[in-house]
Amino acid sequence: MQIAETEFGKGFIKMCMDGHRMGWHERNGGNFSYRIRPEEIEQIRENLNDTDMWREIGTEVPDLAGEYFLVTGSGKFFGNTEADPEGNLAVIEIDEQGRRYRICWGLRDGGVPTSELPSHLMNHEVKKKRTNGKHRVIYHCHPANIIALTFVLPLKEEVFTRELWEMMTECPVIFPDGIAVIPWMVPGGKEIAVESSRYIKNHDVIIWAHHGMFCSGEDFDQTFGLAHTVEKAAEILCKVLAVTPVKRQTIPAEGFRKLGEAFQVSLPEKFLYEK
Ligand code: 2HA
Ligand code: ZN
Repeated sequence: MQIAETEFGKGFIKMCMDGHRMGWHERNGGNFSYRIRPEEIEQIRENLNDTDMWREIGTEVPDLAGEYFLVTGSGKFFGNTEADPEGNLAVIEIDEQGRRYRICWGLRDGGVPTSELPSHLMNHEVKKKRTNGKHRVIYHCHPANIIALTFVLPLKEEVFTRELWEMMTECPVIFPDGIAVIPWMVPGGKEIAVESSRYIKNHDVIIWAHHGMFCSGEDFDQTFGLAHTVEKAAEILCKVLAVTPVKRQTIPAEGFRKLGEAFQVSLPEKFLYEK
């Protein structure tokens, strides 16, 4: 079967195009990876090759040995993935030590997987372990409002989480573990990968200051929906802050405690500080 005909291939490409239409992937901005299930690999086996050279990942991910991923290509545009999946995406296989990968399909005209491959794989490794294999999607995008907030809010997880929770009642239900924030770093290497993987243990959303958002989830809808919810809350907060620095009224801390009970989610008290 062609990759673009499989359910996971269609879902991956749809999410690329949805993100593109949201304006979160200017030029070649953002990157995206999916940990492919063994039965899905069997569907596409006839289209995979095992002749490419092994290449260094730039970090070690031993718990991903032998896994396959569908990933976006470095320098490729999300908006082109539907018209030309094979030119813009790749299926990669991880070696038995978790140190190297090889391209089994895609990037037809040359190229390599996303420059953020170390971050993607280290975060997949952590999430695979923490969720008993449930999380399969890691998504990085550049939404304007959440990036804007990294210039005006303190870069603290408590503040980002609480301020965004207040913007839409359902936010705490959708990201009860809050939002991690890491200060500006050089993208594309092991350092930002190690830092992100520390935070992804206990969060599904990380904000890279002055850069973008990094999300983990079980499937495409959940992961995209999470990014969308965070970005929409950020948009509302930007609008509020553009009108006034002082909210006239908001959801009180006690309101969040009641919401947690009503929706049976546990909301950490560290986000419900007195203001
Ligand atoms: O351009 O988003 O973080 C790709 C990126 C790097
Ligand atoms: Zn980026």
